[in-house]
Amino acid sequence: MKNKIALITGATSGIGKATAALFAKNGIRLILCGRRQERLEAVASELKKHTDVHLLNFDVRDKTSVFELLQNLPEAFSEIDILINNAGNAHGLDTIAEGNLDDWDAMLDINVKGLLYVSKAILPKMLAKKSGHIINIGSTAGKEVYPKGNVYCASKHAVDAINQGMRLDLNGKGIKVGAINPGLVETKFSEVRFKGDSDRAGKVYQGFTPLRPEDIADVIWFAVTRPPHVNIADLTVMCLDQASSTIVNKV
Ligand code: NDP
Ligand code: 8X3
Repeated sequence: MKNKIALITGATSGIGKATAALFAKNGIRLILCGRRQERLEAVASELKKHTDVHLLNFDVRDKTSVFELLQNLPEAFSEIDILINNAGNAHGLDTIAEGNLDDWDAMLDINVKGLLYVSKAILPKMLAKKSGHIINIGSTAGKEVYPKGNVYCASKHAVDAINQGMRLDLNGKGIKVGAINPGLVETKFSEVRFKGDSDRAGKVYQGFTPLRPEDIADVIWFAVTRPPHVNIADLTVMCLDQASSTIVNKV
């Protein structure tokens, strides 16, 4: 795996950041993406002790930037072996009648269309060299629907469908495609969902031991280190106390 190149979207926080750290320790060269330049630089300054890091500051919704930046990578980072489609979030938790249109646009534009733009920009080179590995970060919310989760769940069901579609498209082309679907992971996810209300966000993870972002990074690492003939197609990970989106054993 040493010297392979991985591009991770959403590397400034949570699952993406933990994956970047684990990849760096294992000598994988990194292209880290996110919207917050100062966070990208803070993550990179730590990881540069272990590996080469190239930073890309873009919003996955901005298709012009996505294609321009990813089609003009510096030579040393131009041959991407692994793409981790991780950038995403929930915005709001409301019934459809009460839902906020900007929240819906954000979730569908980031979680679904952003993932498509980045994948389309990366694929030509993977196709040309007949190798590569794409991991799509889905969710248990892409496997079931929970009350008031409507549009976020729809976005993650779309990721599930895109993951299956990509695998069909790329069958026989030497490119692995798989989804990792986490349950509750304690990150900034709920703080973003509840628009900075950290008290409300903290309660989501109280009374049980949720997954940590490092747990998902370990699973991603497992997926990318399988032998060439093995593809982890679709894998759901929950903490011990979670049985489904709505059944969590809280004390
Ligand atoms: P965090 O909020 O901690 O991290 C989200 C990351 O996505 C940040 O690095 C953020 O970077 C990036 N991001 C968000 N919007 C954009 C955008 N428009 N353009 C570029 N980057 C963006 O959340 P998680 O680590 O929990 O979330 C990562 C993924 O895991 C998401 O796809 C989420 O849906 C999924 N997931 C999370 C679960 C959880 O319980 N936490 C469970 C299941 C799945 P920046 O703000 O700098 O742009
Ligand atoms: C994140 C998990 O259950 O908060 O995708 O939607 S959940």
